[in-house]
Amino acid sequence: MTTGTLITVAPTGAESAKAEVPALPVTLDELLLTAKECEALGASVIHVHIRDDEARPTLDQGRLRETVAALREGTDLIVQLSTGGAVTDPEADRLAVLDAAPDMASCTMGTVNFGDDVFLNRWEFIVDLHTRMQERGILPEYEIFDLGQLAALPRLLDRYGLPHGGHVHVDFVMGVPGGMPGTTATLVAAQQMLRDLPAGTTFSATGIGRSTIPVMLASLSTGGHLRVGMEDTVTYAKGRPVESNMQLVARAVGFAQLAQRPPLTTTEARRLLGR
Ligand code: KMH
Ligand code: ZN
Repeated sequence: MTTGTLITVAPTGAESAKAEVPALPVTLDELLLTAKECEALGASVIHVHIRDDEARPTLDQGRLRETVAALREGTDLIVQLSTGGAVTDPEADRLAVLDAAPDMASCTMGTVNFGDDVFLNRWEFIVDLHTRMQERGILPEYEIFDLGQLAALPRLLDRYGLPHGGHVHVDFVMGVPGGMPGTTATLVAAQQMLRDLPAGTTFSATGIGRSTIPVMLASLSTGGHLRVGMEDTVTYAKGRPVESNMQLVARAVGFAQLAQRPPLTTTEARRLLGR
């Protein structure tokens, strides 16, 4: 059954530099303002990476806790912390992200070339993330950068059980140089592979860079949900830099409405995800 659309905003990421992308929200105030405005437009989940005082990516525990508290206080968004961090972050720091007790956290299902870098996700590390989230009542968003990673998910769930609350939610991150392409054909192939996962499994999709629009349209037409934001896209159209995360969320809301799958409220999103 097709439902409304869960819209996740990923406003910051760990890859873009504030100096090159001045509209990127990097302070807590900027993040909070972005969160409130994106919620008002129709976002219901926020995927969070934080920055330090020099706007460099950080997994600082104090800042993560402060960020979760501020987002809970100022919005009703479902707060999802990134455990992916930056490609240079050590596993121990990435696991410690869970100590900030978010509603959700990302769990990437395998290693992938990431431009000139490698985004390392060993099997034992994935198992640690999954089982710790299970123990602490945090819902994983299984991030999938390549189809082989999706094949690993039923194996994980068969061996270690379902996430806390029983709902499985997957996010296809498409178009990363080194991962699966951001095309309709690939999204359809990925969606078909969801048959190996529990009934009721939901998926979102995001296309990096210029694949953002094809992936958005493909996801809406295959029953998927959307992730948008400046973590994934800093160009709105050819030659036009993104002005704000709100601009990207507004476009996603417009597409979702055209598809007659309007944005889910935060209450509806919580019901869908069992949060
Ligand atoms: N920054 C990438 C290396 C996640 O948030 O879990 C990893 C990433 C995935 O963004
Ligand atoms: Zn991320």
